Amino acid sequence: MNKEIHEIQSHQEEETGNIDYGAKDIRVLEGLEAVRVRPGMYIGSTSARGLHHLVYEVVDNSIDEALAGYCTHIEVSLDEDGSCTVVDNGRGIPTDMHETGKPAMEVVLTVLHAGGKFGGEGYPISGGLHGVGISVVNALSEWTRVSVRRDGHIYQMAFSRGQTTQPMTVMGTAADTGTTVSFKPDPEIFDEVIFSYDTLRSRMRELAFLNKGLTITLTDNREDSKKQEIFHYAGGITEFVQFLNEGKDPVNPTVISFEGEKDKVIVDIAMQYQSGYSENMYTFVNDINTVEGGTHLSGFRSALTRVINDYGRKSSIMKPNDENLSGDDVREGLTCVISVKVPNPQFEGQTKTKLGNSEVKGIVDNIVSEGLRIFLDEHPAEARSVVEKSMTANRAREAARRARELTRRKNALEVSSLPGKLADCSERDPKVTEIYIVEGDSAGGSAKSGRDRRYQAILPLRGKILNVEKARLDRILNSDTIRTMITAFGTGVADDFDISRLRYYKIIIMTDADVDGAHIRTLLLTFFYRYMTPLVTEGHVYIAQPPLYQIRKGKSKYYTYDDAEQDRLLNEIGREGCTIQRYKGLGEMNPEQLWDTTMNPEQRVMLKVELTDAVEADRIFTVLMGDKVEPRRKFIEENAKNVTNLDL
Ligand code: 0RA
Repeated sequence: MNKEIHEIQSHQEEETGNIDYGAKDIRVLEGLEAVRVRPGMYIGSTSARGLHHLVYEVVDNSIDEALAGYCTHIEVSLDEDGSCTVVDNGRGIPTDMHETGKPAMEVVLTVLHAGGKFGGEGYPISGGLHGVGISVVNALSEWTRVSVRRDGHIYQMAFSRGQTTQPMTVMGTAADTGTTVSFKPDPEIFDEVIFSYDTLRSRMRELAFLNKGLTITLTDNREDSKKQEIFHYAGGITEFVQFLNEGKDPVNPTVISFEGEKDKVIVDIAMQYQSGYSENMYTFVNDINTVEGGTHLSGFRSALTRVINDYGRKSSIMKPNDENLSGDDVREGLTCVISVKVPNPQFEGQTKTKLGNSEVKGIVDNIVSEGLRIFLDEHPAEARSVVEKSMTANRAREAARRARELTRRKNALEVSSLPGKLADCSERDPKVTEIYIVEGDSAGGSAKSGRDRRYQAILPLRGKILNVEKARLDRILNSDTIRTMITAFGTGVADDFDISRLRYYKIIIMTDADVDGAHIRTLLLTFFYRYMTPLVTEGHVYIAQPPLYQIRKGKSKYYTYDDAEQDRLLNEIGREGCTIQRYKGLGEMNPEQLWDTTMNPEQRVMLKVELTDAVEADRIFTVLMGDKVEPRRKFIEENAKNVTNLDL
């Protein structure tokens, strides 16, 4: 039993029948007050991430109803006043009197951790990481309104910052059952109170994939962004894999899928190989994205490697003196979704997104072994393509290993010699240093003269950068440009990547403000994302914003960074007598201008590359860098207005 309820009860016992509401309320409020004092402890942060967590918390409760078999529809809507409403057709929050003498509904909304688990009956499966309870949402909202349809009635309650403002009231009759929760996040708590449709969209879509047959609608009712989407996937995670592989070439046209259950652990897996080289794994435990992996993932991996090797030998696709395929070989180009339901999940790791339950490994291993073996036996042509793909990966990996050893040996000989093109800074502490990756030698020259050489290093890039989306690691490591960057960063690459060796905390991409510049920038981002992922996910990558125009009028000089700003400025200072220069490239700026406008930390505007959504990032890089022309054209058209604000 949780502490709060226990305190309330022992208090009641002392009062023997004379229930002291006042004192009890104070105890309850202490609980929610704690949430307001330390919101981070309950929802992770008070940034945009924590804000969206509020919605997930409410939706998780509805999903629990769906898992228990009582809910088929969830509607999430964003309203003009900044509030969010979640409607479901589950059983409705119970409204009868709880043992504390309050309506159960009130307890659910005002007592910490009293979510779906109180009252004995509990759920077979309940979200682990979230599941802090809907009372947390209440505590952190300026106002909350809850309406329950149950037993033919509509019950309502309202709250402000966790305190009841309207006790439970019967408002009318109801023909169905369900719960409606509306809340407006408290600006006293959150740094950011505007919901992002795109962030919610990703998670709602994901939840619909993970809960086959459930319908989730997302509606934006806010002025200027009105829209609605309905997510419903009869095919569940099989459709998820098809969605993830959109725009890629499948190796096995049939998505491989299997499910199984043992000791109340439910395992659901879908996978498909595509002709590219990256591995695209998404694992979930009770609908929570286990970014750090865990026992379910290791069970899958060991079964996958074993079964593909066994099949390769048995079918003679692999010859007796062929080497065994490694885990990396059999995962090249694999897109896979693993969704397990675990009754008592233990989450470990830095972000508590690593499954620790040891029993799960063997269960997943067995289910994958059997399911995958059956698929391969029943689909010999697709099985052959898969084994051959892994064998090709194996040969390429051997070549890559030799290439890498060569670079390593070179490094050892040259004793940490840095690339000649690099103009390093004098300061050694990576926390305070930055490196500008600059397009072209002439801009590189200006940057070298203009920089603050104590903290700023300059690495000019000449010529094209390899499209890493279309090459394996061995070819990538043959590229001079890429090797130069790896050496300058000090981190190594791919499996050898080690962020603790990073020589500069800020990596700043500085390219011309034209189409070629945008292309080079995308190629660099693709390389960083695919082969130095933590650089991107841990926020080390930035995009410099050089100005587009210089305006001179009399003795004054101005810089503007886009056409809208240019218009605004000209309207302000008057067009008469202005000399306007449009910069076609960085090379047209002299060192002082480049420093003033783009490199001086006091004045520059940089975009930080933020990657919070792995599914979206993979799709963007696939579309931008892959070989399908039509989706790329469509993407660029749709995003043309945002290209300068590439916020991944
Ligand atoms: C406590 C117990 C039960 C359901 C719920 C809470 C519940 C909470 C929310 C929040 C949003 N939608 C919800 N739906 C249900 C069990 C109900 C029963 O046993 O009848």
